[in-house]
Amino acid sequence: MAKTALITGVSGQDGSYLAELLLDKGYEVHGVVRRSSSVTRSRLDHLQSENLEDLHLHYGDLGDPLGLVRIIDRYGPDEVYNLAAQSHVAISFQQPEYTGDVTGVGAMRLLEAMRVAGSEARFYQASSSELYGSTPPPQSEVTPFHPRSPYAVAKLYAFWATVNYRESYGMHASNGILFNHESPRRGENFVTRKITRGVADIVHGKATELRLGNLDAKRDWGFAGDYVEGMWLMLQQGTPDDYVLATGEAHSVREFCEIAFGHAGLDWEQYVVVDPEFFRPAEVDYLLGDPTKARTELSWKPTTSFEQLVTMMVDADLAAG
Ligand code: NDP
Ligand code: GDR
Repeated sequence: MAKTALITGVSGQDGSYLAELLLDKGYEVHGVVRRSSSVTRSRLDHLQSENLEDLHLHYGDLGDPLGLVRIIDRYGPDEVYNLAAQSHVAISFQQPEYTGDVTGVGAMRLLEAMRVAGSEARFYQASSSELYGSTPPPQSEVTPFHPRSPYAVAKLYAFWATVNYRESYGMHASNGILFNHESPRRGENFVTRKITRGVADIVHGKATELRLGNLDAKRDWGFAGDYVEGMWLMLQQGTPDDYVLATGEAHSVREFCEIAFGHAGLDWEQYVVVDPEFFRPAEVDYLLGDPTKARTELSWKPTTSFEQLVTMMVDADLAAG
């Protein structure tokens, strides 16, 4: 019998890659989508036309616990992936309580919905390298957390809720502590996509400059398509656990600009303007993951280099016009 998976945040970057991966593996996939006045499912359009039989979307919200119980009770998933979140760090400073509710308490609501529904599904929580905040690199599963934003504080709550449900109720609940991962489907206000869209707009004569914040921040950037495979692998293990997924290589925002503009034949220094509007009240300076545990225990490894990632994103945005 085909396995059934439930994905919250299915309309997001990771949700779309994970849905694709699970459909390829023969899963029946149920995705939770929010109601909005305009339909926001562009990342799923290609799947809906190809795999209509196995992809099912249901209205739901991490703020609506009874709706979550209903979906779990009705479709009886074998695996639940909680990818839904207010996922933008800078915006979390503008919406701290809302972010806490959706990104933090939302995970607890989903865990409790599974418990109330009597679900024995395996559970994946989208935890984040933002948990490490100001703790110096390299960061691994044993590195202390020091969150630096309302988003990271909310993710800390969700991380421990996942550990707590594992310890309290014996749930197969795992945290993937994922370092930044990007793709042509990345939201346009995250720095990588903002840069690659900016390059395309300049090439196509739609813009003359690109305004950014802190160029010195360093991140361990990988390709989202590689990381969803790691999520799946975590739920295939006999025992639930917490794993870092990262490339083990860090680059600055400045280096990202250099490669992205360079790939389009442009000198980034002529176009990038530093605008304090994009500085954060507290910054995370340097994230560099140590993925040894995932490599040895899950046999997971990223396949896409930093340069391949940047050029893939620039090419996609140039082609999109
Ligand atoms: P996105 O922002 O692209 O997607 C977030 C998803 O959550 C969207 O589908 C969004 O729906 C949905 N969502 C937001 N609020 C709610 C809500 N109240 N109820 C139900 N769904 C909601 O994020 P990514 O795909 O990049 O990331 C996936 C997860 O992984 C997130 O939890 C993120 O915090 C975490 N993460 C991401 C990393 C990364 O580098 N990408 C690294 C580490 C962790 P809608 O389309 O309607 O807005
Ligand atoms: P991050 O991603 O905060 O790491 O969170 P983002 O791309 O927003 O920022 C990365 C770094 O770039 C700096 N920066 C800018 N950022 C944005 N968004 N816009 C700018 O103009 C800009 N200029 C410089 C930032 O200050 C920061 O240092 C992402 C999200 O996907 C989270 O959900 C996830 O948990 C973490 O990655 C791991």
